[in-house]
Formats: sequence, structure tokens, C-alpha cells
Amino acid sequence: MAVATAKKTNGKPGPGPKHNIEAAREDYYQRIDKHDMAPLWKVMNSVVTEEPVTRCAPVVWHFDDVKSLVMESGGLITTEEAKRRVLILENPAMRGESKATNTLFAGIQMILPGEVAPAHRHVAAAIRFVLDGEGAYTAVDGEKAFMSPGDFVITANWAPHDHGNTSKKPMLWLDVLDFPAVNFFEASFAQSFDEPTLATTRQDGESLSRYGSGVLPDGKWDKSYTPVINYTYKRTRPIVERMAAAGDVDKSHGARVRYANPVTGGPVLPTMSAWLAMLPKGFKGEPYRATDGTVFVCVEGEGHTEVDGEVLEWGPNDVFVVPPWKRYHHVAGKQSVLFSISDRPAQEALGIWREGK
Ligand code: 1HN
Repeated sequence: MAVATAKKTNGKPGPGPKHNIEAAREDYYQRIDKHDMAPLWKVMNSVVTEEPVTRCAPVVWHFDDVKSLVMESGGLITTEEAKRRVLILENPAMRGESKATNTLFAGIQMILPGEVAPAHRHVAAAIRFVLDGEGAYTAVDGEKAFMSPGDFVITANWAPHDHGNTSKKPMLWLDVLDFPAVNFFEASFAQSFDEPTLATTRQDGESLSRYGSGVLPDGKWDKSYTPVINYTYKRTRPIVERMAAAGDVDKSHGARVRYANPVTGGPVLPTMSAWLAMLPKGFKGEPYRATDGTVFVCVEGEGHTEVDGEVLEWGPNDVFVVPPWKRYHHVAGKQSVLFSISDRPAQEALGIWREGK
């Protein structure tokens, strides 16, 4: 078959004698630069890396520091003024970007007795993991989910939500949102409502009883996220405790369950998934790594996680980050419970998630 051939150069490179080649290339790069073009061959290895490259650093925030600093914010600004009184947990390697990992925001929110955080909605989905206090609520579409420590509450993409505290104590929780991922796609929308709280015909806690009790309404739920608003600690903790007692303990992750959408068995949100794990006393996990960066909360117990040679010590309500593809293992001095959340379902939907030893 005839093949079109380039102009013959007698074996010499096209542009001219070899000693001129660097100068010729430089001149060429400058000329293509003026047309917003650049040579791939100079950057190829850094844009398509052999292994994941992350800017995210392993980091732990200790609740002793976090709690007193967050409490102090209560005297400086009201929820009414702030809309959401949240201190951002900024990854030290990405300060100023409101990121805990490259795709996830993490922050600590406080609502004082009597306060209301007014209704709004946004494309970014949120999860809340309750750290301290009892009896404040998140309302989704007006349905109130009253929260206790260890509860895991979902606010899906574009779901209207407000928070309130009708208890006598401050309430603190961890917020994790996927907005860095949404913003990567430049697909963010947000809206506030005229009324601070939304009217509803649904009873408090209705979503859990309807969808989280082993029966389902005889109708359709066709959304991309779970219909359950609050996955309570009271219901989930005994499950991992029984698994641990039965020896159903993963060598890396401990006795671990994944929070599921009860309609599909899939993740609670299309962008974020969550897990609860009990590590038996003396647990020393086998090294593990995966491409999803993960935000962990120590719910109970005491131990440490070694990430890429760095030791993150944790105790109750400490929050820590394991970056993508960094090898880590958990060590529990006491029987411990870890909650975790990552962007794994988003990566799986795109076919890019990988795990390894
Ligand atoms: C937000 O709307 C909430 O609704 C919490 O409670 C944290 C962080 C960034 C942007 C929006 C909430 C948030 C947030």
C-alpha cells in the first residue's frame, strides 16, 4: 500500500542542522505561544502521570482545639448573620481553597439554642456527621430530622434545607460537601428562600421510618440519592458491634459497613459514600490505598493512622484526612469506631476508581 511520506531530508531532522535545533525549537515555541498553543511533548509526563499525584496532605484536627475555637465563634457572629456558622477545615497544603481533599469540603458547624440557619438549596450535596449536642435538627424539604451524636444526615443535590436548635445546648457537627468537585465542573447553582423555614406535610423523621425499615412504599423513588435523611448511630452502631464480635473484620478496614440507599443498595449520594467501622482493641490494619481521598472521624476510642510514614493520632471527634493513593493503616489502642466519607462513587461512575495494597 502506498504511504504518503514526508519530504526527504537525507536523514537529517526537518528544521535544519543539528546545532541549530534548540534555537529553532525555542523560536517555534514562541511563535505557537502567540496562538495559544503549546507542545504536548514538553508536559506529557506531568499531565498523564504514571501514578496519582496529589496536593492533598495527611492531616488531623483534634476536637479539643476545634471545639473551643468553634464555641468562641458563637460570641462573634450569629447564625442569622453568618447564614451558616462554619469553620472550614482547610487542608494545610491547599490553604485558602476551602478544601479538605481536592474534591471535598469539610467544616465544623455550630448552632446555638434558639438559632435557625435559614432555608436554602444548592447543587453541592452535603452530609453532616453529628459530633456534639443533642436535639437540634436539619430539615430537608421541611421534614425535620432531630440529631444525636454519631448520626449521619444527608442533604442531597438541590434539596431545600434549614437547621434549627430547639434544645438547650450548642450543637456541633461536621459538614462534608462535594462543592470542590461541582466547581471543577463549573456547575454550581444556589438559591435562598424568602421563608427561613419551609412548610411540610411530612412528619419529623418520616423518611427513616418509610424507607429505612426493611419495607418500601409501594411507589417509585427514582432520584439519584437516598430517600433516608438521617442514618442514626443508634441503629448503625450495634451492627458493626455484632460484626466485630462475630469476627467479621476486614484486615484493613475492620468491621465495616457502607451506608446504602435502601431503594437501590447503591451509595447514599452519587458523589459521596460513607462507612462506619469498628476496630477491635489491639487492631493493626494491613496497609491499603485507593484513589479516593477520605475524610475520617473518630467516633469512639483511641488510636492512630499511619499515612505514608506520617502518624495521625486520633481520639473522640478528631477529624483526619487520608489523601488519594497514599498507603495507610489503622492501629487501635482501644476498641474504636471510625466514620468515613469519600468521593468514591463519583470516581466509580466515571470508571477511574482504583484500590491497591
Ligand atoms: C452549607 O450550605 C451548609 O447548609 C454547610 O448547612 C456548609 C459549606 C459551604 C457552602 C455551603 C449548610 C456549607 C454550606
